[in-house]
Amino acid sequence: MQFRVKSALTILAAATLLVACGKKEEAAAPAAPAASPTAVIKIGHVGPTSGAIAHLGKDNENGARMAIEELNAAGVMIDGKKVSLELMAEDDAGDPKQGTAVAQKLVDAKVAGVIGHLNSGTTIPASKLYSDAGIPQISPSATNPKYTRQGFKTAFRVVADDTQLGGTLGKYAVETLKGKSIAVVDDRTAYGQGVAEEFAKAVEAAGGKVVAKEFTTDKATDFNAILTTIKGKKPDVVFFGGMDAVAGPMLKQMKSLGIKAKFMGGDGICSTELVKLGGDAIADDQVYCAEAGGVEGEGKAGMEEFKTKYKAKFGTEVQVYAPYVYDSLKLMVAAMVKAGSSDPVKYLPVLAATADYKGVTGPISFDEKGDIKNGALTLKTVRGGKLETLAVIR
Ligand code: ABU
Repeated sequence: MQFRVKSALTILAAATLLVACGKKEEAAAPAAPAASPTAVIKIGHVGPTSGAIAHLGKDNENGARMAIEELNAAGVMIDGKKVSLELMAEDDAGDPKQGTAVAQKLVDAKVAGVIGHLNSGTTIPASKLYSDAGIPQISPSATNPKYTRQGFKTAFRVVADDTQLGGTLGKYAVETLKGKSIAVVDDRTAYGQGVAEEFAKAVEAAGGKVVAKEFTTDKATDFNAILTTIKGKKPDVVFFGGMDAVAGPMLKQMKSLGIKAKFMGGDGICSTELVKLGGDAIADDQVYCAEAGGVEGEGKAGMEEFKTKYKAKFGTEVQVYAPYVYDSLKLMVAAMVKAGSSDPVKYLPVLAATADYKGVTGPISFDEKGDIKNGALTLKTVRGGKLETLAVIR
């Protein structure tokens, strides 16, 4: 009681002083209720934003930034409270060791979820750390099947895998391109080697012959030795399991050596950058590749709208996987909203039960492994200096 009386006297004295100073209005205004602080939810993104495929890593990161900005602008409510989403964007340089180092950094920062990594070779080792920490991870682009076959409940993927990519491309090489003798090269990465093996299996199953199997690395720039060996086998088709940064110079060296074979690859070469890197070494209908996703019919409008918004925002075309990153991040947040919590323990089961989420990349549902159900592939070729869609295959 003594405290209350003393406080009341103090307030009265302060009010008198303020009135005397001509500040009556401020003194009379009722105190505003203290605003409850907005909770910040951290979401990690990892891709190679340095090194030879930095253009792909930045493309992925841009997709994450776009999703976060749109969600924050629209306002996200979880369990009746407004939250603010914060992106922790990390660079793994496409290197497995750096991949696990940045994964540990995200685990230590207690992110609510991770979108990434871009490469299979970084995604797979990092997935063990996220699994041990119980942090949900969605890869928008890693296609090696092993990623979702390790029994980790935290691992999800929104694209088709290398079995589907290599299998479809191998069949296409023999049945549609009429390739009889086929050379296969890979870059010895988890992705390159895996997709090349699946391709070779499908070629032989379709009645084609693999006449050469060569390998390089994801950092190589000189392919004269392996291309000279391949030239001697006179292949109709050369398949490369690897990324666009290696495929571009390889195409240039094929042209210099007079190799006129068709050139095929998976999603790693199916980028707008490949067309720039290959330049005039790419003849029309010479290069065939497949993106590990795709939209058809009514779904095309949403994808076109995304690409237009992306170009307006970043001043550049989508490479390959920005829309898949965008969808991954938004569907992860949708699971948090539905679960009423960003705590992985609470929202992970909701994420796993994702069914028919309407993304710009098409409908997304997860199977029991965390893979997209009924994933699509988009077969493309280069014509007139541009990637053109030939077909969307399921
Ligand atoms: N899927 C192609 C690029 C990423 C990867 O799987 O390594």
